[in-house]
Amino acid sequence: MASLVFSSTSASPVALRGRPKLAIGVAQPQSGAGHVSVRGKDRKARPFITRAVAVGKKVSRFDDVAMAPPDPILGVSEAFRACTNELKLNLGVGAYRTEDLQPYVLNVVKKAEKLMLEKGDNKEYLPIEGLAAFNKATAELLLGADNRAIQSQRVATVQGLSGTGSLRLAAAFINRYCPNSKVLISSPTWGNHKNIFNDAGVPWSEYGYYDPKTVGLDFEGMIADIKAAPSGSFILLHGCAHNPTGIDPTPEQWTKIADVLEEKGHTPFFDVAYQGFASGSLDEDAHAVRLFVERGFEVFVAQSYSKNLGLYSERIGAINVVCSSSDVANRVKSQLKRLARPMYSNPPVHGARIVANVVGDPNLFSEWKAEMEEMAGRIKSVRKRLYDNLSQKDKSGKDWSFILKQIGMFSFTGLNTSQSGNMTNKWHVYMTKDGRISLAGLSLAKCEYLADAIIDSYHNVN
Ligand code: KET
Repeated sequence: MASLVFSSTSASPVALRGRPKLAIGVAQPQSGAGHVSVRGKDRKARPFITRAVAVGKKVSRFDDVAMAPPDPILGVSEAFRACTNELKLNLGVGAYRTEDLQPYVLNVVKKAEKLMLEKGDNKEYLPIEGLAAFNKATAELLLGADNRAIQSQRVATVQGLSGTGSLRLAAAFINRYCPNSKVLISSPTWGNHKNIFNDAGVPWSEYGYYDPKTVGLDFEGMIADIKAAPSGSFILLHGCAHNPTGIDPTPEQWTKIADVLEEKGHTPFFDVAYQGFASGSLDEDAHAVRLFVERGFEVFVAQSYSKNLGLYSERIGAINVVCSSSDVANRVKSQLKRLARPMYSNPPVHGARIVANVVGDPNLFSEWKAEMEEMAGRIKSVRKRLYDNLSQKDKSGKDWSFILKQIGMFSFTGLNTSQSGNMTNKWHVYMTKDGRISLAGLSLAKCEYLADAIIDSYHNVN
């Protein structure tokens, strides 16, 4: 069997046993010769052999690229898929499942898609700002069709690549037009917020939000931190169903938050990923955003239809910027488009058409609201069952009632990293390491098992 022994400036001697043809076959001539021994005979290497051996040793220009850690949320789904235990439960990503733990395509979505197919819509590019009918529908859904800001054309709406893409576009806008401003985000928050602002080059810091002692809102801390931020900061607020805590300010607290933002000249930046999922009502869940708009703030709002219409993989959402005049709104919109064009050119049409059809048709719209109430209702009943199971089974006297007070898709259990690790390693319950569980991925039938896992992890792991 032939062997090649090689040395060059860039690699230590290496032997390729039994594969000389392959190595030489893929070689391309290149400059810089190595020193090669073929079957023990030293001779000056032909240039192409250097490259052959380099390929064999996998020398890459990307050798310094380190392995990225798995995503804290989407990585959980990958680990879940790899698990073969039949008890496994995926409570990681916030994605709605039926009582049989199957993904759910809403009936209104199927109906809208049927209509679209019958109409034979084409696949031409959308304008950079997206589908006009979608942009109109999404702003109206958020603010209410009769909102003065809409009527006076003060809202710049651009269709985005779901909530994430819309946040990212707004972050790029802040970076370009408010380069000295920073964004304040809640502690804790949805894990991707920090990545988004980091990648857009927008400095951020945190404001207090969660109080582990009360498992509730640290309202005083939140207000103090927002007051202490440099005037003119952007304050990222979760419109409803705060992720991961499931704790929202009360309407009175929202008013106080608005007072402080006004006092400090801050700009509210809402992330609305769960409209309709918190209370079951689209209007109720838009309360905070509408309050700030009513009070005359200029407001950023990123919207997502991943959860409330179950359009996760369609990547449909929007960025809305409510401005002080229609003239400003026009200019802001033009710059959002300018930022979008080199990033992704223009957005995909399918999800936008679904939303426009559902929101634009009175029958489909009321059917959607009923389906959303049903989804929100299923999550509430699972929440209640989990609480009942925990309080019945846990004899330690621990108060689990915080689970009932939290709203939306998630429960923030208060389990620490090693306790969350125990949930996965011992019980095959896949969840994020911050102690968040997605109740949207839980069935009534699995509540008892989950309660056992939580009680074991909470009491037996430090
Ligand atoms: N904001 C919040 C608060 C949020 O929870 C999500 C998604 C998004 C925006 C973005 O969703 P999009 O599909 O881009 O519209 N959260 C779930 C999924 C994820 O992490 O991507 C989650 O927290 O599980």
